[in-house]
Amino acid sequence: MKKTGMGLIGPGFVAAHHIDAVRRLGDVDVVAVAGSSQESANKKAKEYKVDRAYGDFHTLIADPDIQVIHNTTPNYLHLPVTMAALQAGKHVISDKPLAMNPEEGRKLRNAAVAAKVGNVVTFNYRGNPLVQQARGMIARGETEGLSFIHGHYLQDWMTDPNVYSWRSDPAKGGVSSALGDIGSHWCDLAEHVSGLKIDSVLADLTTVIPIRYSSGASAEAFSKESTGERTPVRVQSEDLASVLLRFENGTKGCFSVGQVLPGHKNDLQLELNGRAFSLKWKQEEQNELWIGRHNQPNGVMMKDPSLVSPDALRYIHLPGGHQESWADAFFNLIRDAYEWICEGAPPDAKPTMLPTFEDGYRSTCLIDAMLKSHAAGGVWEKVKHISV
Ligand code: 4PW
Repeated sequence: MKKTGMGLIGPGFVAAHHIDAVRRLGDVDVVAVAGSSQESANKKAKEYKVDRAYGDFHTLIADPDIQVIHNTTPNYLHLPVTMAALQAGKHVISDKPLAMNPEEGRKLRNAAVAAKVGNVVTFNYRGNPLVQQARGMIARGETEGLSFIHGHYLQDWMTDPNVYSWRSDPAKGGVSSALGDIGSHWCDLAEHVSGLKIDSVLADLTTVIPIRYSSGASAEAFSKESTGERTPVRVQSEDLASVLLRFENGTKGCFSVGQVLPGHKNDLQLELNGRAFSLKWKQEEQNELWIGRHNQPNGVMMKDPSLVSPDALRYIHLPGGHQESWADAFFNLIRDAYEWICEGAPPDAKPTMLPTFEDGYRSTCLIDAMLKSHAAGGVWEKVKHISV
């Protein structure tokens, strides 16, 4: 049986994870990559051992051997690349964010619905089995509702002013930086796990490092490449933010994000407090789920196939005691995406875990509300999310 063909556009730092995950499926061919030039595409194709390289993304999209497009370009290219793929009838898996703002996000959501193709955004932390365990426990009412949802997503890879990437350039990364880049992950996870929508926000944004020094070299995240001469660049987007939350049912919440906080590598934490007990998941200790109790000792649930519920078991690959990684959770999202796509991506048969362009659009609406709240001097701002 002919394998499904995948093509990747924008082979930056996260592309390797997309390609590895697809190859791990076993029944999907990585057919081609497209870069910003034929030279860069050839270089990446050789690096990733991919047969075809295109210097123009339109040519890749037109390749008849490709049914699924992975869009891993910088944020400002998400709209044109994804829209071109949808208009060609291709399924699309877009790295987050879906788009630069709600207007673009809504266009892509609507175009994906009209095209009747698979449409996925890589909010990959949903793919962790204990995240799904927590979601299932809450959905079954085991926590007896939720009073408070809180946490943070803290990193330090931008602590050095010499680190400058397109993420800090409003024209390429968008108006928001830390909130759009990693706050989007935290909010998606909070809504997905709790089953609740954020109704309004009150945000306080800060730019801790207002001047960065661009080397003019690789724009890839986490890259250390430099070419000597550095140019000072004024950065106005936030690298630190704290946000108060009101959820649709009156549950309260808050979170902080920052990418200039020494010692924090990929420190995403989500805690949900119910009446019966509390749940907390930490990405840096992703094989454990903390359970906090009032009248009994607190406990830790391990990623043990004999302990977790069926909706979590699906996302475990290794027996209990073996550590699963960031890449395993990412693979789970890609596997669910391709299983859905290979069934023709029926909207009513989408796997519960799988984030679509609807979720990607919603994420842009959440970030937009936070930006508006801060710009108004720190006032409560309702989240405006327009249904199809
Ligand atoms: O979504 C990604 C996160 O998982 C971000 O774009 C960069 O990588 C920064 O943090 C992680």
